[in-house]
Amino acid sequence: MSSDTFSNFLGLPPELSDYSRARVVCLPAPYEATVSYCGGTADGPSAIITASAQVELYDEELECEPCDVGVATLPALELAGVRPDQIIKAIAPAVERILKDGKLPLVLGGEHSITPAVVTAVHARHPNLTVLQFDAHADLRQEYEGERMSHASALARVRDICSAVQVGIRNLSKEEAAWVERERLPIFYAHKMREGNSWMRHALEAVKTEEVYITIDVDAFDSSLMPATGTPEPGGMGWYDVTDFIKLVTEKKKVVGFDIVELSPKPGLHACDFLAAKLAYKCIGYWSRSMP
Ligand SMILES: [Mn+2]
Repeated sequence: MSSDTFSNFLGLPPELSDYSRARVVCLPAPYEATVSYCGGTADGPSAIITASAQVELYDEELECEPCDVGVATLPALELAGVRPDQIIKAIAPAVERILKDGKLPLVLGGEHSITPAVVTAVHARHPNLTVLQFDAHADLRQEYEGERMSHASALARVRDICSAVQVGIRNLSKEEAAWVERERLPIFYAHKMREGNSWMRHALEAVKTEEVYITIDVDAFDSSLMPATGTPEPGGMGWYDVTDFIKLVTEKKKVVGFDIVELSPKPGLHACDFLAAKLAYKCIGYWSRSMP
């Protein structure tokens, strides 16, 4: 399977984007069904792929071109009209195949409700798994507007599958906060993270498994950096808060997959599309240094 130069992540030539040789597989999952505030996440994957053509392939921090590992881009999953209760069936098989082929899945959302579906597949292959979530929202509601698979319940569903560590959180309900308190869930609130960088060490210690799946809701970033998302929140993480921690986790743990979700592209705000594209490439770059 190959992707043409104009629609693949980073606009790579065939020798770097051919599926058979690629170590990383970019899977667009333009799912949008349960967004509560401001829509548009179905356009996220295509906006990220378009913006990725502008990302410089050389990484001055890593002093290499991480795309040398090969990055294939699959056709977008057909998710229009898929009901929330069908989402696992609609996404998990594609992820299973990527893992079976020994490649790293990099899933581009779409709303956050895709994550439990991806984690279902990743966990089947890596049962000793922790999910690391970057997000403004705890997403721990048992259901939201009657929907158990809502984006606002993404981490509640993930916690049905495996453990999770959550960073950047600054929006949750009283009930969610009570659950965090009662179960002593490893949640790192944004207002405490600004006291310095020691949260990184503590958050890493909270990851009790060797294998980690990283889910990045772009609203983890401060809303000044990332206004193009359904539910932007002030007081969020900066670029280096996020990338430094991803770098640390890829150095100390075995990262077995990524997703980047909730980009909702807005006309005139192409900086946000570019941020998400560069973030995806940073994930590939940091992962490639620890590549098995
Ligand atoms: Mn969020």
